[in-house]
Amino acid sequence: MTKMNMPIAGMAAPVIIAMLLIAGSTRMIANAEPSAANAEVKIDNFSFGPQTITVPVGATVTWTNRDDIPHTVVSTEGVFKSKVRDTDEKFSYTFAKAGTYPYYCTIHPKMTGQIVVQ
Ligand SMILES: [Cu+2]
Repeated sequence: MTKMNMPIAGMAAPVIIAMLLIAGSTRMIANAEPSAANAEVKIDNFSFGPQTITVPVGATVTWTNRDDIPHTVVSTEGVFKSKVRDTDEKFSYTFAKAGTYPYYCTIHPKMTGQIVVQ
């Protein structure tokens, strides 16, 4: 009996260890994503806040218009361009490449901001 059980136990242990490792790494990836990939910019009182934010490559930035008049979010270099955003409307863009992305509001060109992706 003992001799028969030994090989089975010897084979089961590596399988269990492998399963634990896979479960552990999946949990780590799931935890890392939300904090690393999202950032918020608030549009209020004719300004973008924060005016400059730094995000990792692959991050999605979401602008929300908290002002009571319409605004746009338009890349100075033509990388992204929102439609006119009314109160509480959002615009999101995912930054796949590192770089500095200045933007402004086409309705109020003095409203500027920038996203630094690194
Ligand atoms: Cu505006």
